[in-house]
Amino acid sequence: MSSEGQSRRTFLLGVGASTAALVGLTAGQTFSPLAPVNLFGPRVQGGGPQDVPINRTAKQAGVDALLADPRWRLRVSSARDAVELSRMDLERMPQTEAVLPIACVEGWSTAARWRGVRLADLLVLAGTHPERTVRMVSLQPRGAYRETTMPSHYAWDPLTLVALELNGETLDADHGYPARIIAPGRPGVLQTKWLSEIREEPA
Ligand SMILES: Nc1nc2c(c(=O)[nH]1)N[C@H]1C(S)=C(S)[C@@H](COP(=O)(O)O)O[C@H]1N2
Ligand SMILES: [Mo]
Repeated sequence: MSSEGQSRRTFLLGVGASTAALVGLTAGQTFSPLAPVNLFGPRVQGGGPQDVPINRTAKQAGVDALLADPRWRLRVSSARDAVELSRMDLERMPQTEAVLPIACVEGWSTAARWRGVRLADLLVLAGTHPERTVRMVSLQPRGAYRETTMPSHYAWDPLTLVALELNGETLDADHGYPARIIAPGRPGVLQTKWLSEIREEPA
């Protein structure tokens, strides 16, 4: 074989190999509309559990040991009142399903089917003021996304959920089990995972 033929063959092999690598990387990911944009976005290559990428795993956030604790309760409080709900209490409340995206500033966005309790229903139980901002607190011991605040307009949106399920399954630990916030029209950073507390902010 001439050296020219050899290098052409090597070149073609190279193309074939990188195409295979791209197919391998995208297989299992289901963010269709933005697929080319998302290709190198997720830190967890290949999609992450329940077909949704993860920005930070439970282990990385230092919460993995806390998630299995049967004493976990979600505390929801207003200036006057508070309720504490187990995961089973939350499961027994009316459930709402919504297809909502997670849009991360790191460059990926993917729609998913979420199911859980309306945040508004929990705020009614705790008696929060309808115009007050509410604070979401995570089990996460430290880090920038440990706590976030949500203006009342979002908190009372009927599609803002304390999600218990993702794409038809119990939330994966890495997606925020036992419960996480998912709200329409908010950036991914504010979709707090591993909730421990929701409380009304002072006026
Ligand atoms: N407690 C907590 N919640 C969090 C985060 C985090 O690091 N800690 N990351 C946020 C960011 S930046 C994004 S994009 C989404 C990603 O959610 P997912 O990992 O379930 O896809 O979770 C958000 N909620
Ligand atoms: Mo993010």
